[in-house]
Amino acid sequence: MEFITYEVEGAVGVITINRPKALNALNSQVLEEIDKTLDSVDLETVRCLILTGAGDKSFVAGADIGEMSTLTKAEGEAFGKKGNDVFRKLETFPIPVIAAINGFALGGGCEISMSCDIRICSENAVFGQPEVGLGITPGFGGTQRLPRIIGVGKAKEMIYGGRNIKADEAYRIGLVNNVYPLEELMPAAKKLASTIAANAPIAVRACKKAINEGLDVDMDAAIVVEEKLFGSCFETEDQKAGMGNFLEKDKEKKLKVVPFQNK
Ligand code: DAK
Repeated sequence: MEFITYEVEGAVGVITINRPKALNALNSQVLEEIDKTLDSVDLETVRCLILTGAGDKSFVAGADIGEMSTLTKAEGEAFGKKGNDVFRKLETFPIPVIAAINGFALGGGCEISMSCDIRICSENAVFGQPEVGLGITPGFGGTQRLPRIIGVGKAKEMIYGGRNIKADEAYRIGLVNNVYPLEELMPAAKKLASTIAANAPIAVRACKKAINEGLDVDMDAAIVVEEKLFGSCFETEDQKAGMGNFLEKDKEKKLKVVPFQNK
């Protein structure tokens, strides 16, 4: 891998997009390497991922404008598909993914963060969909995910106006869950990831699936999605141990067998 580093600490995997000379812009190779990295994640042991950018200035400054500038229509479509496939893989990845946004998150950078389950950022983060200024539409899901996350009116304002917003505004409109001083961002991401990783893995995966799949259908169908995933948790070791330990009132065992630290 030239542009991606992947490190595992306990049950948390950290994927870093490492192309700081281009502010971690996404070219075809970076997309390919993210794809391969996701394929290599050991889902037996890793329970939560963090996605971040190298350096202290940029998370991802967008799709690579140099590479895109010479694309034909067919190549543009293929590039868009590659990005969309990787972003969708992130979005539907079996375990939660936290975006730790350490600076610019523009265009494809904002879009890849929106494919993650949870976004937190540093105080110097800047978000935006500046594509209309480049003569294109957001092509990696921005027109679809931004309105779902921050609401239609705000998303249209950001996308039509190509206006960038800073971390405090991103927090205010619900694009990120929290803002931290830069040096506190990764520790906060790791703490959150470890909290998630300490919970029953089958249940956490089922929650992700239920939320994602339920949002795509009407409430009647969504409730059925939840019922099925709820049912799938029963007879699992996690469910037996989790409930058994609660009923036994065995604090020690509760922490030892199923470390529900947050419950
Ligand atoms: N692509 C390629 N290189 C980039 C880049 C990008 N998006 N952003 C920055 N760089 C490179 C710069 O060219 C520069 O390289 P050198 O000149 O040093 O070789 C280096 O990173 C440092 O950048 P600056 O010198 O510009 O740094 P500043 O601090 O002055 O400015 C900046 C930082 C982030 C404000 C500025 O670099 C900037 O405005 N960058 C472009 C941001 C942007 O417009 N991003 C959106 C890109 S469009 C689609 C698929 C996908 C997409 C669309 C359609 N389909 C095919 C359907 C997605 C589109 C986008 O993401």
